Amino acid sequence: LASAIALMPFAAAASDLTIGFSQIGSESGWRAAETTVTKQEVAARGIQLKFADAQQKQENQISALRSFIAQGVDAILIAPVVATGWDEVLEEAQDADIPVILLDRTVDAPDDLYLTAVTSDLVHEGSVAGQWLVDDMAGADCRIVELQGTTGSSPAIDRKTGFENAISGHDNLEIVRSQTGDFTRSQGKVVMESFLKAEGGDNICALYAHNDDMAVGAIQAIKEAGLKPGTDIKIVAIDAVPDAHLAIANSEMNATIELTPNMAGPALDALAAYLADGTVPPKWIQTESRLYTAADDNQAIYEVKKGLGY
Ligand code: GYE
Repeated sequence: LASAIALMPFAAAASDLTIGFSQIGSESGWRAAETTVTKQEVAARGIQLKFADAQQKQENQISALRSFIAQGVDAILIAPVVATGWDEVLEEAQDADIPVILLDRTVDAPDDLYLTAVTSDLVHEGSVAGQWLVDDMAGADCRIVELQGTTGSSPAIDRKTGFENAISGHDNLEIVRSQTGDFTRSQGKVVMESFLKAEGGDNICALYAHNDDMAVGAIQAIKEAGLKPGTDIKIVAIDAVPDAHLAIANSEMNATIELTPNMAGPALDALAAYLADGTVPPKWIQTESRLYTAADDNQAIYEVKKGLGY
């Protein structure tokens, strides 16, 4: 509930700042919530926002940044769809003295090219998911299938690493299939259908999905295969969107790790201090990751979160 309260924007003095926000798109409920909350946080500070939806394409984000630079915005927020290919446009922003803040994903570029990155510990999230399965299986054999996030994105890379780290040394746990579902419900369902066809539902013990939306799509596929999600196939994912809490409340999913959609609040606070008196923020502002399981009151949390822009 505290995380829900933290999402409430606070009133603040008006400002004459204009910020460009290059958003990836709306591939998941979490991403939609991030957009909603970012617009609330910006409006609460009286900042003018130029919003660009990239439809999941890096070239559209690069074009948007060049447009923001040409318009002379005071700062840029970007959720970078993939980790590589940003050096040139970030250098152009630096040359124009426009600070850039990364939201929810990181880039493989020198960190002097951005003011700060506001993200969760993506490796840790994967480790928490893996550790949950280690504990839940308690030594019993488990053949795991994995739905990866967008290929080349820092969450897909890091959440895979973290999960593999946690299950390493536990020979009873094995990832037998792993493929990208691009963070979407539709692709999560399609890829889960292919896993079920290839492995046979009785040979899959658990699904690890890099986000809840792919897990929700997979739940549909598991049901259509005549199996019980959460029982026949255990399901652990990340984001803690409302529908994940609802699935856990209905015993159709087992665990999720919370990712706050309010990356903009800390980003705008760091930016305000930087613009006011040159206070340089740390290169990484880390947001919390909290595990939710059936032990939590997921129905109550669902009721609170469903009204928050997902
Ligand atoms: O988990 C997913 C979204 O970048 C960490 O992107 C974020 C991920 C989030 O599509 O729902």
